[in-house]
Amino acid sequence: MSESQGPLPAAPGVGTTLESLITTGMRGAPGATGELSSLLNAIALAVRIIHTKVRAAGLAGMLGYTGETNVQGEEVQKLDVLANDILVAVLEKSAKCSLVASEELENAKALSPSGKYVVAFDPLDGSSNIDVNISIGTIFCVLRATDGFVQPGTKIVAAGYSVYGSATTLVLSTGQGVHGFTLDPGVGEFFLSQPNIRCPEKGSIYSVNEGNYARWDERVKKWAHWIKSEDKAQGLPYGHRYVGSLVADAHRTLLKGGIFAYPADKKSPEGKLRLLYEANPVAYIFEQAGGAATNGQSRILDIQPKALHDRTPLVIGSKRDVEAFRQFAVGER
Ligand code: P6P
Repeated sequence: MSESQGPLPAAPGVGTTLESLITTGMRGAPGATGELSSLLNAIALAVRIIHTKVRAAGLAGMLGYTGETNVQGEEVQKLDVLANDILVAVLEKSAKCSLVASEELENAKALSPSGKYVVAFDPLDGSSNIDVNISIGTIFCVLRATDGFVQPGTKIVAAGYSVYGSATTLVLSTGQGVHGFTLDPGVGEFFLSQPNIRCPEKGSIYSVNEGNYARWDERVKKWAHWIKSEDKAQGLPYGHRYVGSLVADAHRTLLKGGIFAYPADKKSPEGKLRLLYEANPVAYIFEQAGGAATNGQSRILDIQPKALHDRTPLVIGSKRDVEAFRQFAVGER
């Protein structure tokens, strides 16, 4: 080694991969048989594949990626349908999943009869935002096959979401806390980047589509007025952030605290977001991280679904901020 080169850099530390954390983590889980680890690693593989398609869509966007034909005259599949097909194919190959439910499928689809788990997912939430390069994501939860889908979220055994943003991150919980992983596209691995994520007790950001104001219940309007009023003692006004992509708004709220709300309104009297594969997985993550998740008044995870594609109002965030929303929603304030 010549003088001019100077000392070689220290041997690079190798981070913790998602696969190793899932596998070691599962060893400690009661009754773990390795089947859940294998299933979660399959979901992570699907997310990596979807990542490559989403990243390529920017280019394909010039060739038409929204189900139009590209310059070669090829029918280009819509990204959310493609993401759905990737998840179904990878889960089928894992042989660990007996049934899938998806925003893209009208009915549940049977995969492996011997699979011990069922998986519900929104394969590409917010896909309408990709043509303006806003973060989108995949949201999923895992339940035991014996329980099936039409169960309260308290039956969830694992849940998470990915964000295809400036980086591709995967946030995951198997009931022992929440961990964030970042994809190193050069290596093709998710590395642990945010261990033991905790949602702050209280925040200073509120996230809601103010464009729906005229359609809200009077009590929700009263909350919206309160949170942007001036009151230093209560830390008001809160700042306003709204991306319009659930995974992006939820991820920021999880890390920074505050509140995200999609209340029911005159246009969406049941709420807009889906219970099984949007609200429940996100609610599971927030509760595991010490946050809260309600429909404005009661716990999301306690809701008994009636059907696969039920909708629900969704209020997630810091415990104290979600409680303040509840007090307005029930008329206590
Ligand atoms: P709005 C995206 O279309 C989505 O399903 C969620 O990702 C997002 O939180 C919500 O809808 C945004 O809805 O009515 O504010 O555009």
